[in-house]
Amino acid sequence: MTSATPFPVPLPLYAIGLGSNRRHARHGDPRRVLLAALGALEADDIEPVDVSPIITSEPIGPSRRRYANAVALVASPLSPPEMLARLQRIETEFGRRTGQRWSARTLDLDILLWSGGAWSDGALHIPHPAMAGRAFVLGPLRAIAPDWRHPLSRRTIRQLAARLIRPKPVDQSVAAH
Ligand code: PH2
Ligand code: MG
Ligand code: MG
Repeated sequence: MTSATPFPVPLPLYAIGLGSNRRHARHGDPRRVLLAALGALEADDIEPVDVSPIITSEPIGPSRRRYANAVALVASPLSPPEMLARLQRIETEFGRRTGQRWSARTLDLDILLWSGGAWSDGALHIPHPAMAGRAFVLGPLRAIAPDWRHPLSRRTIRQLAARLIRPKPVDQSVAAH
């Protein structure tokens, strides 16, 4: 009985970013790929807690196809490296080819945030280093976790999203999608 606690200990929470800008032969268009991926994410040790609306976004980077993007909150006892391995396995099951950074992809699953805070081990960095600059991440994330604080900047997702869409005096072109 030494490890028993008189209160329930909450499982760690992860925010997972989902992206697709290629059809899948069986699942269909990118939106359907994300719906299928949400199903594939659920497991004995990964419990879905909430999911954002699926948005369509203009591609950032070299790929010319539009993306479907969403964010899911999941509860899981998996460590960050274990979660990364699981996500990579699902990406592979969905036909993602490796070694094609930023090219069109059937499915991209990124760890955005973890309730344990920051994690960095060479292969994995949490929070996702680019998340604070990406409207296609902050928009969906704000819909389900507006008060979650970025553990490095200490700003809430709501604050980060507001900074991103606030009109800039010189260049407003990056803020609109
Ligand atoms: N992912 C990228 C690069 N560019 N653009 C959009 N709109 N959505 C994405 O998910 C995305 C991107 C690399 O992971
Ligand atoms: Mg990725
Ligand atoms: Mg990504």
